[in-house]
Amino acid sequence: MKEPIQVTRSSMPAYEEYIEEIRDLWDSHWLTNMGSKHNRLRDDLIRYLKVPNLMLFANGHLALESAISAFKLTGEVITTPFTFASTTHAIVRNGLTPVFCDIDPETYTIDADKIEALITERTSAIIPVHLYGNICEVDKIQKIAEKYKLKVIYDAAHAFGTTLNGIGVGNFGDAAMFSFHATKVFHTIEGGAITFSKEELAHKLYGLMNFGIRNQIVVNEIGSNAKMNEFQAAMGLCNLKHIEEEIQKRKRIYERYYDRLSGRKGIRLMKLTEGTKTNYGYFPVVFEEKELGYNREQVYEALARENIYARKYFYPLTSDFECYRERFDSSLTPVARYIAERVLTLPLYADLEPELVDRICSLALNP
Ligand code: T4K
Repeated sequence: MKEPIQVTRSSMPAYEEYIEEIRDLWDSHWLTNMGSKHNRLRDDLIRYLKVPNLMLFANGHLALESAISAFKLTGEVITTPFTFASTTHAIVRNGLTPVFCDIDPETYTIDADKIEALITERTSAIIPVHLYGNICEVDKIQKIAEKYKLKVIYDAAHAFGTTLNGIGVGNFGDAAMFSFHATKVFHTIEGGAITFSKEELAHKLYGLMNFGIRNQIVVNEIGSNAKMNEFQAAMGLCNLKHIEEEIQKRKRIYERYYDRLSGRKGIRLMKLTEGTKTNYGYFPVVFEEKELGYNREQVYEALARENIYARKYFYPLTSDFECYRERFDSSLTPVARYIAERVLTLPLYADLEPELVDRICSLALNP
C-alpha cells in the first residue's frame, strides 16, 4: 500500500536546526509565560507581516475568541458560514449571535455588497474571513463599518504573509487573527496571533491571554490562558527562516494545478481578489455536475481509492452544523451552500511531487 497522501503535510525545519534552537531552554528552564523566544518571534513577525502591533497566542481559535472579547461586542455579528468551525464558534462562545452573509461566487470570501442589508440596530461588528489565502474586499467592508460604526475583525487564519496591493493583510480592520497551526503555511505546531491597529488594545488582550494577571497581587480581568510556549516559539523562529522558500515551493504546486485544471467547463477555480498576493495555502476546486457529468463525491472517492485524501473544506456550512440545529437557515446563503456542496481542496504542500499533482488532476478530470 502506498503512503497516504493527505490534503496537507506540515513543513518541518531540519531536525538539527530545531534542536539547536531549543538547546538553551535546558539552561534557562524558562519554558513559557512570555519567554525570550516568544518575544523574539513576536518582534520578527511584526517585521515580516509589516504590522504595527502583534500579540502571540497558544492557537488561532483562542486568539480569535480573545479579539472578539477585547472589543466588548454585543448583539449581532455579520460573518460568513463558509469557513472552519472556529470562526462561528468564537462568535457564539462570546455570547453573540452570528448573522450569516452570503459569499462571492468567484472569490469565496464574504460578499461585501450583501452586508449592508443585514445590519440592524443590534449589529456591533463584521467578522469576515480571508479564506484560502484570498483577501476580502477590505475597502468596501471598511466603508460600511465606518458608516454604521461597526468593528471589523478579520479571520486571517489562512492568510499568513499575503498582501493586498503591497499592504500586509494584518493591517486591515480593527484586528486580524492568524493561525499558526501545523497545517498552515507558517506554523508554530499550534499557535496564533492577533494583529491590531490601536496600541491600547494590547493591555486588554494581554489580560485576556494571561488570566488578567497584572502583577503578583493585581488580577483585574477574567482572562483565559492562551499563552504561546517556548517550544512553539522555537518552531516558529525556525520556520520563519524558511518561509520564502516554503511559499515558492507551494507556488510551483499551485501553478501546476492551475495549468492543468483551468479553462475546463464545469471546473471552477478560485479567483483571487484584485491586488492579492496569495501564500498558496489551499487549492480549492468546485466541481459542477451539470457540465461535467460527475460530481465532487465521485472525485473524492476516485482519489481515496488511490489513497489520496482531498478534503471538503468547508462542507457543511457552519450554519448547518449539528450543534446549531434549528438556529440558522442556510437557504439564505445560497451561493455559500452551492460552493460548499461542490468544493474539494486538493492536496497542497511544499514537497508534494509534481507527478502526484498530475495524477490528482487526471483523476479530477476523469474520476
Ligand atoms: N479560522 C479558520 C478559517 C481556520 O481554518 C482555522 C483553522 C481557525 C480559524 C482556527 O485556527 P487554529 O485554532 O486551528 O489555530 C485543520 C486544522 O487543525 C485547523 O487549524 C485548520 N483551520 C483547518 C482548516 O484544518 P482538521 O480538523 O481538518 O485537521 P486534521 O487533523 O484533519 O488535519 C488535516 C490534515 O493535515 C491531515 O490529514 C494531515 C495534515 N496534518 C495534520 C496535523 C494535525 C499534518 O501534516 N500535521 C499535523 O500535525 O483542521
